[in-house]
Amino acid sequence: MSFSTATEARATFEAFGIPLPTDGDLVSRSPIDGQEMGRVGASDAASLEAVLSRAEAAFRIWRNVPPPRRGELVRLFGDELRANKDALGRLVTLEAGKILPEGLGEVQEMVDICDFAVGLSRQLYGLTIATERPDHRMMETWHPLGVVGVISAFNFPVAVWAWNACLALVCGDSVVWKPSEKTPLTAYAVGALFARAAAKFGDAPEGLVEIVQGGRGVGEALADDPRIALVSATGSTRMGRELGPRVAARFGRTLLELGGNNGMIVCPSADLDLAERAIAFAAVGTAGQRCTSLRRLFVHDSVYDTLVPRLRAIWAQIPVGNPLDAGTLVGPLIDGESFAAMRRALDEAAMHGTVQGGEHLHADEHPDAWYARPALVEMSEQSDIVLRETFAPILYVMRYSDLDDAIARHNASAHGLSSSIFTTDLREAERFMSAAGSDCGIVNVNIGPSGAEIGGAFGGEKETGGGRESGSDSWRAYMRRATNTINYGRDLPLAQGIDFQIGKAEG
Ligand code: UN1
Repeated sequence: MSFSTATEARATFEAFGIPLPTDGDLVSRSPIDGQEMGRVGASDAASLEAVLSRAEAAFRIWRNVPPPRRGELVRLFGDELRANKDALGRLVTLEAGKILPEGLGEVQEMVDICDFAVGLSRQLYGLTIATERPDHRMMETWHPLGVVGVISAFNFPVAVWAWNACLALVCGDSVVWKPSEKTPLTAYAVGALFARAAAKFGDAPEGLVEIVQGGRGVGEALADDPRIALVSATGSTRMGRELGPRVAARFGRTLLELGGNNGMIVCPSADLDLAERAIAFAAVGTAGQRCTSLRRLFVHDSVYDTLVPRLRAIWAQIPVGNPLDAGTLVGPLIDGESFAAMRRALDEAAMHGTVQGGEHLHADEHPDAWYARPALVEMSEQSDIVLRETFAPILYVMRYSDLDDAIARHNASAHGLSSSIFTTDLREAERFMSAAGSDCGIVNVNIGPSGAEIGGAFGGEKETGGGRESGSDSWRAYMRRATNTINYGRDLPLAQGIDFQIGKAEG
């Protein structure tokens, strides 16, 4: 029998031990061949209402469960993910189109955040604060926040949700998840794995993790509903610009992880062997569809004519094809719209630079799929198109001669997610990481801008939205802080030395 993504998808669901969903309005198409793999029901107003009231009720129960016990549920979920890593990684590849090692890596990223969250469940620390008043104590307590809405994007269909959900769960929150309408099956499968962990846990409240499927209207409903305390959204800057004010209008919280137009500076002393590998992975990996993908490369004059021809050779040969095949390094773009956006960007770039790549590949074999040869564009200047994020494998390459000037051009982007420098000169590396250096949330030395570990805080500045997810102290976004001042004395001293003696006023 010939290869069919529908058959492959069915096999992954067999491995999970649940039937592949085939009913409903929301169609899952594989970007590998454009064929339908399954369907799920889209949420309507009535089902959304039921979900939100269940999630709210679940929060009221869950917030009282001791955090380490909440961590136990996340530990069990991590076990399910470990046991199902192969099938889920494959399903990620089938539905998002990333190569299998990256599909498996995405599930590993979920496992990693589970482990992190389990440890965190015993470390939700608050401060003890020095007080100016005698016989007083001051401290802060972190409490569960409420229902957390998670809106995730197609390119990391499950890991980014897990960053949010695992932290939210140990923090005592319930979770309502709206996955991308392009990746409904992976979300459906993860929901089933979570339900299995919850059954093993025993007394997790119903509604603790809910999935709502559908398009923009469903996301808007989450943005507008006052029962959602925090909306954590990953997607385009355009989406964040609309969503942010809607949530703010009701004084809800947002955690935004939006676009990136990530840059790298290659200095005269750079190890070019390392640099070329890092550049290739960051620029063409995941078909340029990571928010951390490398899009702008600034190469010093002294190494430009060595490095750039090497990149041209890599770009010309990089294997583009079925992401399930061993040896493929670049899979398809998610859909025809993405390919059209890539072509538009390249046509504009061609007016100011030299374009290599960008051709539509495998069109005869898969007329409904969108494989593209990654593009490398040498630009004489950082024109408008370079400063616009195109979610596709396009690397704009520019020369520089002065590091401060390169840093200024690097920071000229409206986005501020991830950045990197290749240098073996300590002064240059430290300058790039200093207050006057890269203005991004992620600043790397001798590694590319993509592929972060879960242990650090993930997110960025400016039009990237300012949110931080995943490691470090990102958990605080999922809790509310109470400052407690306790008087254990027999007097009532007021702060700032204010005298307020009732009944003793001088006449
Ligand atoms: C994203 O593209 O939305 O750092 C997230 C990385 C991954 C996460 C990317 N760990 O590239």
